[in-house]
Amino acid sequence: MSRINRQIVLAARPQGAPKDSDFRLAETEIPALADGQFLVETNYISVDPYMRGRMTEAKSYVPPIPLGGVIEGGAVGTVVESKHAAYKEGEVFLGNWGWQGYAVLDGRGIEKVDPDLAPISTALGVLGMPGMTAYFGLLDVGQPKQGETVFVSGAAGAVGSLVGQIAKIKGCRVAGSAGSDEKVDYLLNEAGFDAAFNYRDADLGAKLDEACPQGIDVYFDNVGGPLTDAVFTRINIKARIVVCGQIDQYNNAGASKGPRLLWHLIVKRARAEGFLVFEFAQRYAEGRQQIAQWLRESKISYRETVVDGIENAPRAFMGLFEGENTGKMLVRVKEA
Ligand code: NAP
Ligand code: FER
Repeated sequence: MSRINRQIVLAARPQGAPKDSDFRLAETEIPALADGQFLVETNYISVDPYMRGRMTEAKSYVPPIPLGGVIEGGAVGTVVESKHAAYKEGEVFLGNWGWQGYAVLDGRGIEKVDPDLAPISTALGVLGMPGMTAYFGLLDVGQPKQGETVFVSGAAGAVGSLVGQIAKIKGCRVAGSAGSDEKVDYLLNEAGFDAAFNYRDADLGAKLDEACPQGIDVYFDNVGGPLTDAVFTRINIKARIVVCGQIDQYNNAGASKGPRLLWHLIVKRARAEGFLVFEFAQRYAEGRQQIAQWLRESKISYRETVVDGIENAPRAFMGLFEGENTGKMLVRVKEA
């Protein structure tokens, strides 16, 4: 029986903000399985800000997505056919096969997902890459101490919402910024932030002063740009700036010029450090176990924004840059 795979491929390298015409839906026939292979049907795919960088020509630790290539990224799917003794129909796996409805796999580069532990979508969110980013970025790079003030930009997103909640568990005062009044309500009333504001409102400096009256000891930066400039002038002695993401800059062609603020690092004897979650790969089990325990104890909660249909993956991805998500942005391809 021939089966059709629906794939989203890169049609053009985005110039500035990604748009519909940068993507194309391709239909290909799924090849017959060879011995040692199995077929997964995708349940969820992840759309993440880092994918914007993978769509450009710039070299990274992995080569860029080629034009016409399937958009790579995290996905969760169920085995629907197998010619591999170790992988059975009905089992669920996390892998990097990207924006496509099916993938032929051989077992390399995938991890089993336990559907009894948590909804399988969480393998892409709170128990997956964004969860690990929040956990190790805050605790290892940021090293927050009880009583300190932690400020998080992009606070209502997948990473930011967890950073704030973990910082609360560690006994910090937590403040954050997000792009709508609804998100500010979510941060204050659901995610347990002590203070939050809408960064689109006027006078960032005054908002920061109000949210962080004791200054900022740990800045977890998901955003960059003018907000980060305003934070630099409000850091405390020995502050730690965790440079996690700079989404404000991802659609910019060249380097944007802001005020030159490194002087504040000298005066405050502060540290700014970038990190990549993959550095902590050896410790993911620890991070996952701890976050799963906090979930069981209801010490943290998570949100997901789910877009239905693989054909809407580009729209979901573009939505990241327009703030359409609260918590983790996901595409549901097929209900498990
Ligand atoms: P996310 O926060 O769930 O989604 C992106 C959010 O960014 C949007 O919801 C939007 O919310 C905000 N945003 C978009 N454009 C913005 C702008 N110009 N200024 C301010 N905010 C803007 O995404 P995520 O997966 O959790 O990632 C958050 C950040 O962490 C990203 O910068 C990402 O690149 C980074 N990251 C880094 C690593 C690492 O290893 N270093 C790993 C994962 C993620 P608003 O409504 O608030 O604007
Ligand atoms: C991210 C931003 C950047 C991210 C990874 C990178 C996993 C890495 C980029 C590179 O190595 O070029 O959000 O998430």
